[in-house]
Amino acid sequence: MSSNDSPETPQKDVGVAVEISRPELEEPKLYKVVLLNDDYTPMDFVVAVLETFFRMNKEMATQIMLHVHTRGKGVCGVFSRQIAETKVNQVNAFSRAHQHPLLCSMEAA
Ligand code: TYC
Repeated sequence: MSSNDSPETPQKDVGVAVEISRPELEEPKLYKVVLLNDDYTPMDFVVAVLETFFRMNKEMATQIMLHVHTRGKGVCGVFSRQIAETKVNQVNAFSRAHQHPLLCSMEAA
């Protein structure tokens, strides 16, 4: 230890570059999880999917199912990318496990 860096002698300028930290300003992107119509999946199964994976009551689930049935597709919810991917994978795996062709996908909101 040299004479001028003892604990009693604080150093004034040690030449460390500092950067002011800035808060993260980007809003996370959102994704619509969409259910697609088909001719084979039973209506009751679609209602059960909406109740189970999208926390809808029977009335709302029936309304969305009928919208998909008549219009071809419908939005089940809007989520962050990770949550949307998980929902899509869960619904498609569940439909496959029950041998129904029901398909779920996601698109930028
Ligand atoms: N079209 C199906 C039927 O007539 C019902 C159905 C509704 C299927 C919504 C898929 O996402 C769907 N049994």
